[in-house]
Amino acid sequence: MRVLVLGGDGFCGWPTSLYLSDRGHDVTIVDNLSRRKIDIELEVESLTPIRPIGERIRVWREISGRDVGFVDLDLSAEYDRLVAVLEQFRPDAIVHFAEQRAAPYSMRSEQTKRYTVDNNVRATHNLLTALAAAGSDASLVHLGTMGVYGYGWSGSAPIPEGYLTVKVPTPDGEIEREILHPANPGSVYHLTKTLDQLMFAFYAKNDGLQITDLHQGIVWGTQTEQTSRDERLINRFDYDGDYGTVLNRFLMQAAVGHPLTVHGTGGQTRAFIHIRDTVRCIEIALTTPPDDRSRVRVLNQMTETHRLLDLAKMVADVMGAEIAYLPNPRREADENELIVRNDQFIALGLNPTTLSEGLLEEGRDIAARYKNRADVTKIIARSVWRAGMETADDLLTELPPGR
Ligand code: NAD
Ligand code: USQ
Repeated sequence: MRVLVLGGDGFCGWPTSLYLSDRGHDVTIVDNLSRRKIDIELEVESLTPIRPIGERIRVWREISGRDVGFVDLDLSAEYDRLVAVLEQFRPDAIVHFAEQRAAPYSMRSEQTKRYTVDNNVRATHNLLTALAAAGSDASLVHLGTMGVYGYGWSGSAPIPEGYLTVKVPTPDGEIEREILHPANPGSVYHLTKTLDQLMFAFYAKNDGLQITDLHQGIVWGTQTEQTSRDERLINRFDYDGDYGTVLNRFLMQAAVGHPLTVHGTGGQTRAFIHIRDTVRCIEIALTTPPDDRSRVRVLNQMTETHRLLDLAKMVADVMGAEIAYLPNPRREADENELIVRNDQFIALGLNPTTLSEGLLEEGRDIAARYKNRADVTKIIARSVWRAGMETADDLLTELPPGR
């Protein structure tokens, strides 16, 4: 397949590009490198030493003999160039990762709220308009989030894959309807993903675009079989208070001797997936496009759910660490249940990497190996959901000696 990977320089996009290339697909990355620029703005770097995109691609050619293309393009602003890229490449499939993806960054300031909406909503809408105008029959696979369902609304009811069947009272009795699951975003970032959903529904219905929306849980882990073939192919590992996600943060914190930063009571339950399963799910989604073009296919891309405190205890057991209970900078439920259906991916052959298998390897091979690159003053999460909310002070100001 000719595949365009939008956002292919990012944490999920880079390993996906290499995985698809390795499987014989003809891959071109489209990315404006905005994520690397945000690192400069936040004065933080990936824990792992990621190389510039040109070098990454050269090394991949050297190691695998395969070419991956690269186009530096802002999807949200360069519409005419996007149309030209679609005309030139005539992709069979497109994977769309290219959005600002951190909830805390999206809540950091008025500027970052507006940037997140402008960037994400425009990028997705430009893409849909361009595909419709080009009469493209490419299959579009988008990375959405479990967070569109929100946390706590469903109680103990399992979260279905995208749609709910509801009974609507009418003067002539009840009728049954399938609706998109109610959207319940918990941040401006998550809000943009719920807006994406409506755009997909419209362009599927109106233009017959073939769309799969993957409602992905929190991705953990770093390396895939492809990115571990040479250190210059290494994937990024975010640990800072805005971009670091909870499990990778806990692993890194344990490695540097920082207490594990549990927000509130740790009663929040979230869905998780390893990066190796992410790349596999994407290939499955690409190679099994939905038959019905008028209805967006939604797949829940997650493999396990865990309460954060249980995760912290697991990491503390495996790697040795203390747990710190910190004021929560987010407005979110202290505790929630989360039961998620993921029957479609399991039926399509996904064989999950579980936390119990991968945790030790990740702690040893990545977090411990690169801990000396950490800036411990970037660990505490300081982006608050409303002005005036309390945040913790730094727990460490320098790497402890001997760690
Ligand atoms: P990332 O920030 O590492 O990668 C996103 C990439 O998109 C970056 O390389 C960035 O430069 C690029 N990009 C952003 N805006 C762009 C634009 N306007 N034009 C061109 N390129 C642009 O994020 P990630 O962790 O790889 O996430 C990828 C996707 O998966 C996101 O859409 C995110 O919402 C979704 N997702 C991520 C996770 C996770 O835990 N990381 C979980 C669920 C869903
Ligand atoms: N948390 C802590 N301590 C920390 C960091 C986070 O307790 O040090 C808590 C947060 O308060 C929250 C939970 O852990 O309750 C998850 O936070 P996170 O930063 O790991 O994940 P989140 O903000 O939800 O976002 C991440 C990705 C996003 C993706 C989402 C999937 O950045 O792109 O959409 O996971 S999901 O959570 O399923 O919606």
